[in-house]
Amino acid sequence: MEYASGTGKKIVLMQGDITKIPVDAMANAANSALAGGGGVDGAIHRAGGPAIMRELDAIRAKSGGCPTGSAVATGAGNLPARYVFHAVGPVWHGGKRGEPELLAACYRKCLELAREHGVRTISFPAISTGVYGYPQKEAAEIAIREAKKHLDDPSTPVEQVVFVLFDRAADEIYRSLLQSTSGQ
Ligand code: AR6
Repeated sequence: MEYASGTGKKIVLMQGDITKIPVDAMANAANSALAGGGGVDGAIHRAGGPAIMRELDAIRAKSGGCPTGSAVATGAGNLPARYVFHAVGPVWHGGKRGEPELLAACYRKCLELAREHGVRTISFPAISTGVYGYPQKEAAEIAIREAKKHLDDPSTPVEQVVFVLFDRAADEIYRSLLQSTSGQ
């Protein structure tokens, strides 16, 4: 346990592959075409199986995709979860094209989906920090801030936010940020 909110809810950090960690809902770092891809998106579709893409096909047929800064929910196929929330993070262009607000909106949308679906545990990868090039530390600050804000709301069903960091460097960034902000 790394951070406990005033309401007793927790932020947990884990290093590894998000597809292996059982939760109620797993967030994915998707693209606005909801077309699948590499990185964590590829891992989620490989491990979850084709049922997830079938649901995304239906969403795409209806609404054309998902705008940057938002997310859509599907079932989780063979993953150890009930839902996948496919979040579309911003591509990093230097930080002056609204990237911080768009990234924050992604986390907020996933946490709102969690609320709607009665989710108690939700995991997140470091959205936008791979192919989309968002600097790891700046992205981590936003992720942690939005998670804390949500957990401090006593009306949310979410009890645990799990950040799953793929590599050790990202894990260390999150650890030091959580320590330095845990009193705030
Ligand atoms: N578990 C947890 N984290 C992972 C895993 C995993 N199995 N695999 C990679 N990561 P990225 P983005 C980390 O590139 O930057 C896709 O093609 C990785 O180390 O997956 O938001 C989509 O379809 C990095 O820190 O997502 C989009 O087109 C983080 O996940 C585009 O990439 C995010 O890296 C989205 O780019």
